Formats: sequence, C-alpha cells, structure tokens
Amino acid sequence: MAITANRYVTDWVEECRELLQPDRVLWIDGSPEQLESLRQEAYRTGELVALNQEKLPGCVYHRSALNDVARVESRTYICCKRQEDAGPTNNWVEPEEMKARLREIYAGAMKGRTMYVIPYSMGIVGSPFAKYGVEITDSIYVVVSMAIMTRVGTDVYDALGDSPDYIRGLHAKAELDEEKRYIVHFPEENTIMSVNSGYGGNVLLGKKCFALRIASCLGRDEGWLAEHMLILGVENPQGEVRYVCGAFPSACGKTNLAMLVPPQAWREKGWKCWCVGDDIAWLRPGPDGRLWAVNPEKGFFGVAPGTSEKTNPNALATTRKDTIFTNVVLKPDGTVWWEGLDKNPPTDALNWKGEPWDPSDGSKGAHPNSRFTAPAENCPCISKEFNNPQGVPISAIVFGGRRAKTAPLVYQSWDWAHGVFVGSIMASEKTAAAEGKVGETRRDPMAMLPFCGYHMADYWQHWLDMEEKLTNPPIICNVNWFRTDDQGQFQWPGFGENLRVVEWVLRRAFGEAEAVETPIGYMPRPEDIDLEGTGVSQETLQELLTIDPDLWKAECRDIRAFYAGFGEKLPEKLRKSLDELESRLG
Ligand code: OXD
Ligand code: MN
Repeated sequence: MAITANRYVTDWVEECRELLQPDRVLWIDGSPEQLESLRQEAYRTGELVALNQEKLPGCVYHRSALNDVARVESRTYICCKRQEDAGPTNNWVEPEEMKARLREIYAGAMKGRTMYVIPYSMGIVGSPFAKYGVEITDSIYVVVSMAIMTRVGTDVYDALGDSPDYIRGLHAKAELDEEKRYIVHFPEENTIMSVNSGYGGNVLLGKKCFALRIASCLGRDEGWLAEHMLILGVENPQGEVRYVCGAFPSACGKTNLAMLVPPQAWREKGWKCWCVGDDIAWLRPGPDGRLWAVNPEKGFFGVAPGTSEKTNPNALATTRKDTIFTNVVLKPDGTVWWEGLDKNPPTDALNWKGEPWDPSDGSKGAHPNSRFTAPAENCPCISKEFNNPQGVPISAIVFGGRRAKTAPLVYQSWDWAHGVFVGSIMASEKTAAAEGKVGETRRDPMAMLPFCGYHMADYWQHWLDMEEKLTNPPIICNVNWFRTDDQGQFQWPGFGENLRVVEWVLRRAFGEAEAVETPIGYMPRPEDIDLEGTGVSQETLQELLTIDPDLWKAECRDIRAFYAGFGEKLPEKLRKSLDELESRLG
C-alpha cells in the first residue's frame, strides 16, 4: 500500500512498476524495525553479511560485483534538450533517445525482485535548504545505505504534500552488465536513472547524482551553489568558531581535512576543529550578505584504505558502529581490515572478492576504493551546527590540488572574481594510484569536473554572478599540501599541521593577518605561519611560499589551451584574469 497520497509519486511508482515488473513493491518508511527486517532478509540472501555485533555493533558487510567498484564517468550522462547546455565536459545523448535506450534495459528488470520506494531529504526536512527525493531501487544495500547517507522517512511525504517538487531517482541492478551500465541525469525533468550497477557512487542517488549534478542546475536557476566541498569549523581558544569550505580532487586528503585534529600544542592552547561536512556543501547567500553552507547529507561515504588511528582517528571512530563496509577485508572474527589501518594484515581472512587472502603474496586485501558508509553523528568531532537548518556562515573557501612544484603552500585571490579564476584552474598531478601517466596534470575546476550538471563555462559565470548577492563574501584561497623537494620528498607535513595554514586563511578573512603581493595573489610571509613543533625550517617554508615564474608561464599556456575547450562561453572575467596573470609574470 502506498504510504503517500501524492499523485506525482504514486503515478510515477506505478509507471515504474509496469515497466520493471517487480514481484512486489515495498514502501520504505525509514523505521528501525523495517530497516532491521530488510537487513535480516539480506543476510539470508548474502547481499549483506552481519559483522561481529560485540566489536562492531550495528555494522554490516557488503561486496559489490567485481566489475562494479567505482563511479563510471564514461557511462555518466547529462541529458538536457540541447547538447550545448551539457557542455564539453559531460557525456550527452538526446533525452528521448536515451529514455528509449533505458526503457529497453529496464523492461522486466525487477522480475522476481522487490521494488523499494525510498522517500528522502537532502538537508533537514522542512528547512529552507532542503530538497526532497524519492528513489526506487531493487537493492536492500541501497535502502540501508540511503538511510545512513540521507534523511529517510515518511516526514518527507508530509513536507512534500501534494507538490510535484521532488527528484525522481530510478535504480535497478538489472544484470550488473557493464556494457549496459548507465548513470543518467535529466536536469530539465528532475529525474535520475541508474542501471546495471550496485556501487554506492552510482546508485546512492542522493549523493553525486542529486546533491551535485541535479542540484548544481537547481542552484543555477535559483541563485545558489551546490559544491563538492567539505565544511570545517575552526574554534580558537577564545571559543569563536569560523567556518571554511574546501574543494579538492580525489586523493588530496579532503576527508582528513574535514575531520582535522589540531597539532597537540594547539589542542593544549584550546584550538578545536568541527566537521560539518566531508563531501558536499550547498551554499546560499544569506540576508546578511554572507554565504551560508549546509551539508545536505547525513553520513559519510569514505574511502577505507589509508584510514587509521594516525591519519584520521575521527573517521575511524565514526565507523565503529552502525556502519556498512564495502569491499574491505573480512576477518574470521567478523571484523574488518584494510590497507593502511595498521601494520598487521590478517592471515586468515577473505579479501574483497571473498577469496582466502594471503597478504604475503603481494595482492591487496581491500579494494583501493573500498568504503565505509557511516552516520555523521558518530563522528567525535561532528559540529554542533550539523543539524542547524540555517547552516553555518562561510568565511573562506579553499581550493586545492596535488602539485609537486607549481602551486605554493597557500595563496589568496585578489577578490571574488579572481577566486573564481583560481577555482577554475584547479589541477592535480596523477599519482601512481590513478589511471594515466604519473605526473600528468588533470584540470578539475572546483573539483566539479565529473559533477557539474551543465556547461562548465556557464557554471563559472554563475559563480561570478553570485558576487552581486554577497556583500560580505568569503575570501578564496588555494592550498597545496603536496610540494616536494628535489629528492621528491614532501616538504610540508600535512594532516593536522594543515590547520596552521587554514588559520592564516581565516585570519586573512577577518583582516587580522599580513600578506605580501605576488604575481599569483597574496601570500603569507614565512613569519605569518606558526612552525613551532612541525620540524619544518624557515628556509623550507620560504621555499614552500616561492613560485617559479617559468613554471607559471607554462601553467598559463596550459590554462589557455584548457580554456579554449570552452569556446565562446568562457566568461570574459576569467579570460581577463588569465591575461593579467601572464602580464604580471612578465
Ligand atoms: C567521492 C568522490 O566518492 O568524489 O566522494 O568520488
Ligand atoms: Mn566526493
């Protein structure tokens, strides 16, 4: 029985039922009893494995198919009417043609299965920031994951009333056939369709699909920003909390920064850090002319390998209860392990594929993209403002990437428009872990390349247009924790020590710190960053704050080539920022 009278929901569910032909439809209400009975059912079929309830209460284990372990950008589409609206960085197919293609794959795909209908909210139900969604799926893993990552419950239907204003998301595992795998967005129809995958990033439709790709289009139309950003609160010894948002491509320590532990000497002085979000920020101009941020999610979908007591104790603590582990090592005592957790790989465990694993044979036990799906409220440093429907005021935005030589430790843009330029030229050098040539740079503007639901140049223009609504905008900076010396050794210790840089950024935002002008922007003087206890010398810091004009001239040529790909739509202000940068470099 439908648990909502909203016709826009019931008609659509009926339409999907006719197409996919499930044996039954189950309306998810989000109650603990219903979720528990679904987990029990999934234990029986093997879709989930119960973990050791004494050591990991409420935790479960899941394996995805071997061919289905990551987001598939090559199979991800933005299907708006005009190709030019999707832009050169998105895959596009004409919407009706795509729907016909998908209908064939969906036809009968839930025969013998149950169709689950999940009502969920991104943001606090009833808040001015909140947006609602309904996801249809045939996966219990998706139901229980959505219940961690989003706010699932019948109150979503109450808040929606009889309005059509919700995002439709249709997911079917089908045959998990990678040749027929599609992650498709119809931004003009508020619809997402995902098929032939069971991997979180492709099927938890509230996350990348809704909260970034679809929401970026909603933000463009409604005057706000949906960003791939962490939100961090920094509390000084006087008890004042200042908030920063940060965008980083993958493998740049974004989750670690979101849950940063201050250096010991700073903790002793009373510094504290609070996590509001680790992945997505929805940003709106407030009536006070500041930019206000909420994290629309309710959980963390974090990469497990590399997470340890040393690198990120807060993330690790978050996963000790009510967490779903995917594609990690399963130990015989019903606990889990992954590379980088500690130095003691288990010898009698199953690897992520479910095979007996011998750590000495050189193979990895956990998949490099294995994940934990954990409630944000488990996090020891979760912000008191996490559930504040108004969000938090943002004083600074930091963009970052992994650059061995080019980018300094930190620099501040001249103003908002120049900050948009700084975000648009974000880049990261490939590490051995990623596909492609080591050292090759991949431009990833605002870390949104795979997540912007419309033409990237229109998105930059939208960023530029936001300035008008912000009488008190955040400052915009760029950071780089990954500078190396001539021997290839990192020059900056990173992790908790990054607070020393963030603190300068936040003092700049309040006009409390000095800076010098350089060709690329404002930079701290070495004495502006507290090095005590880092082991970093003044000379090294000086090097970290020095730029090589020749590298930057080459960088400008590369940016020009990158910008050329956006044609006529490239905003004039960005072209001008590039020209000015080149002329300052001489
Ligand atoms: C993520 C990603 O999983 O950015 O957060 O890929
Ligand atoms: Mn992300």
